[in-house]
Amino acid sequence: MKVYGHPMSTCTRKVLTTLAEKGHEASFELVDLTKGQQKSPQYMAKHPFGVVPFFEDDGFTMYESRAIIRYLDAKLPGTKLTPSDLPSLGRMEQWLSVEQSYFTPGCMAIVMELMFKALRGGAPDMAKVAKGREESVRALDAVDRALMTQAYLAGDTFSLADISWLPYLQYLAATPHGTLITERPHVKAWWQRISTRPSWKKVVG
Ligand SMILES: N[C@@H](CCC(=O)N[C@@H](CS)C(=O)NCC(=O)O)C(=O)O
Repeated sequence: MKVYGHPMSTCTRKVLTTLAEKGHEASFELVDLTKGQQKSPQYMAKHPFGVVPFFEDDGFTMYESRAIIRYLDAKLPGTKLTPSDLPSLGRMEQWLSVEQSYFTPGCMAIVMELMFKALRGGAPDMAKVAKGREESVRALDAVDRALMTQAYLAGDTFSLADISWLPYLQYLAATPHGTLITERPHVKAWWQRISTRPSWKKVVG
């Protein structure tokens, strides 16, 4: 198996965390986002949208991080990251979708404005930060309520849904709006549980 990606990329990190949870080593090919390599004709011949990650498995290729992590969990032996009982499976899919639809756009607006733009010497657009914060609050309030009665998003066990939230929470935690995590008791405890897993520490280490 081969993963094309970048170590700082949230979507690459989901794939690498899933591989680490499954105890499987894949080869890694750096696509240097800082040099715009994802838009090179060579890479775009593989990935029509010019983003990372891209994935190869014995001649089979695919893209889209959330699809890749489902593929990896179904294919590889080891700990199951997809629950087998239907209610938990439904919950896992719900939280994967909430992450993609309602949390990540707002969370990453905050990160882009306050972290990545600042690294390039740009001034943040505070209207975008405020809107991103509002969206993140709504999503994290919903997570906090759900986690009152369960340890992980799908229920009692760690799943692909938790993996999909990890990379965005990691960046949010590094901004002044990281308090959105720590001021919600159940989100805070869950963040502590999932961010200290060896798989995640390996990926961000
Ligand atoms: N929906 C895609 C999103 C991929 C994506 O946006 N990747 C980012 C890095 S996390 C990227 O390659 N950005 C570079 C660019 O937009 O040119 C997935 O889940 O794989």
